[in-house]
Amino acid sequence: MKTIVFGGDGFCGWPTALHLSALGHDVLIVDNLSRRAIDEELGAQSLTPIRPIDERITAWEELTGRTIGFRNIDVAQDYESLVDLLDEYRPDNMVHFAEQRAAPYSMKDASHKRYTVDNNVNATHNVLAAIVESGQDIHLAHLGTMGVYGYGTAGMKIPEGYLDVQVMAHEDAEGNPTSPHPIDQQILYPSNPGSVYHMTKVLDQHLFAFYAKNDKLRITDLHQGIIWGTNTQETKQDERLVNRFDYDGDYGTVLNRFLMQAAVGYPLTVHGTGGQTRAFIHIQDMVRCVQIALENPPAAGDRVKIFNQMTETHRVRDLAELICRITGATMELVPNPRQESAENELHVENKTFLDLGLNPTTLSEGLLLEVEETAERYRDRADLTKIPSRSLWTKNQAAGVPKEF
Ligand code: NAD
Ligand code: USQ
Repeated sequence: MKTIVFGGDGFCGWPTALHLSALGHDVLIVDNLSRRAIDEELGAQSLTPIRPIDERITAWEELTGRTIGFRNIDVAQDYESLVDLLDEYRPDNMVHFAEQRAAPYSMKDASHKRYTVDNNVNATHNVLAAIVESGQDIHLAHLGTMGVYGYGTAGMKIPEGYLDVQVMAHEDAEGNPTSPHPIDQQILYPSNPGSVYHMTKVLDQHLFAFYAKNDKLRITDLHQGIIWGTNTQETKQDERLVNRFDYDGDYGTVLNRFLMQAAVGYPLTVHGTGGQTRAFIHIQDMVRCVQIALENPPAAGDRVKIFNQMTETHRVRDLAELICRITGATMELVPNPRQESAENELHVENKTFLDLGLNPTTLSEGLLLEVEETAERYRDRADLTKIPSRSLWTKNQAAGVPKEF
């Protein structure tokens, strides 16, 4: 199997590239290193000391004898290099992580909104157009988000992508009035994104649906929840393979932020009431899910295969309370810099991965280990001034800054 990992230097892409390489895939990473450039822009670094991509790849080869290729290509801007690469490498699979993925970063100002839309929508469309132009039968697995659905349940479990609906029609196909008659349809679950970033994932969904229909491309869209944890079996093998750990107010995701905040003695920054319920998955399960998705591709002509890639749902304040209990940390309710429901329920169908053999890592087994192995181990590298989330959804909001900071 030859597999290109777009965005393979990032938080999800790097452990995925190693996992697939360990399984025997011939892996090629394509990444323009924009995430490292954004670290510089924000003046925030990964809590873990991540190594340059060439050092990472050399370390993997020294340890395992397996080679991973690397190309620095901007997938959103450099379409010709992408087409040339497909002609030359002829992959069986492509895993697409190459997007700007932070909601707060996407909401900072007009230039960050425009960058996120330009980068994400062009990257996805370029990948799709290049597959068609190459004439090859390549399975594309994309990392989407649970956030396309919005975070409400409407009295049902959120299904895996598609919703069966019955429309009551009062006309025939020519528009002539008729007696009411039901028409059954299957539609993409209605989208309700909460940030410009999440909106780009909604746009991605429609690009996928079009190319699956028009060009019979084989596409899997993984609607992933919030990742927690840092390392996987492969990245743990050598310090030089360590994965990134974001804790800053733009890129740090909630659970990893709370773990780091507990380790450095910073009050856990619960936005608003903390009544927001979100879906979570451990990084080890993420790489396994990508493997399972690649092993179970759709057939040409099938609709886009959508999996809900999450294993647990939790309320933010429950997570904060749990971490305070196990570590002795304190928490603080800070003004919510985002515009989102203060309280929501969330129930999600995730049967497909469980049926295909995923055996989830639960919060109860992994949490303490994560605090010890990462947050406490690297706490001296933390810059506490980067913790507050200062990106506001609207001008009327206040930043998520604890009182004493
Ligand atoms: P990340 O920012 O760590 O990694 C993304 C990688 O893509 C980076 O290495 C970046 O340099 C690269 N990239 C971005 N634009 C590119 C372009 N135009 N050309 C080439 N490379 C480009 O993000 P991540 O956390 O690894 O997320 C990866 C994907 O998974 C994203 O699409 C994100 O939406 C999705 N996802 C992430 C999470 C999470 O909790 N981290 C949850 C759900 C979904
Ligand atoms: N939150 C806090 N305190 C914090 C940080 C966040 O209370 O210090 C709250 C936020 O207000 C939000 C929730 O926690 O209600 C989740 O925030 P997050 O930053 O962990 O996650 P989100 O912005 O949704 O984005 C992350 C990834 C994104 C991915 C998404 C999956 O950055 O790439 O798509 O999780 S999901 O949330 O399922 O859509």
